[in-house]
Amino acid sequence: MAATIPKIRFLTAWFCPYAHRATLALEHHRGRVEYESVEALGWQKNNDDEWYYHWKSDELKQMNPSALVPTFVLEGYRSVYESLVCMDYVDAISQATGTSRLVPEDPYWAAQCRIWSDKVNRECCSPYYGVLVRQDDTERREHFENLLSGLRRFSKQLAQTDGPVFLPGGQLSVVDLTLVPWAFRFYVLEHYRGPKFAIPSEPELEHYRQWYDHVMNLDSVKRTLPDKDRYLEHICKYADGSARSKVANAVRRGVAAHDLDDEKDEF
Ligand SMILES: N[C@@H](CCC(=O)N[C@@H](CS)C(=O)NCC(=O)O)C(=O)O
Repeated sequence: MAATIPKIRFLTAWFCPYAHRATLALEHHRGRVEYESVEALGWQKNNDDEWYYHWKSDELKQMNPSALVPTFVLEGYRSVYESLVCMDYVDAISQATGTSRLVPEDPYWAAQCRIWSDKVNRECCSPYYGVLVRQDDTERREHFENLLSGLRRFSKQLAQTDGPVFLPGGQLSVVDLTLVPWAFRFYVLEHYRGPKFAIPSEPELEHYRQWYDHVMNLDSVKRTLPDKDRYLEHICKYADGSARSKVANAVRRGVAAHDLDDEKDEF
């Protein structure tokens, strides 16, 4: 590996799907990029109240103004954060070429990747938190319908290439990795909200299903998935309303997970 590539100190949390995106990019480029993982976030109870809050390492608080994982610390003093940016960064420093790139060299397809990563994040990932955090069943249903609409749009888009992934030629990209952590975690919705919240087997989602089977079988994905039961125990704090995280607080305030706002955040 070229000596100019900085080793990444990866501030993460095993349960976090945003951090999982960064892990997937790092593992895709295993051998090209060096990193060490540090668990920098977890749960704690303050006083005797019923809520769970995040404890954070001092390093995380120092290196990211919002103190969120994923955060990459470079050479001890510089940092890169925001999961979509972290994936781009790993790809850029990997020095990979051709179909090994997660953001293609072709500027048109690179632009398509940026458009669709953002869209998938908003439409297929953020609604997951609405289903879990909102306490009213009608509202949960609305968030679930939004999630399905997002997945149908993604599925339709997949049909435009020769499949099974977002880019032509079967090239894995940041768009696929944006969704993988949530696609894996959708079993949680049925577990906590019942069979009506299972992702249905319907023709409109056929390409999504094919995509799912393909990506879940990739080595870089298989070796990074959290244990399903352990994750259920973690996400229970969202399902029962006791989590006081920035994402959960934003959704309880009535905005989307991607609109979390440090200024308005209050426990
Ligand atoms: N927009 C951020 C969201 C990251 C995020 O919310 N991470 C959660 C863990 S899953 C976190 O660090 N929470 C800390 C907090 O809520 O204070 C990204 O894409 O990286």
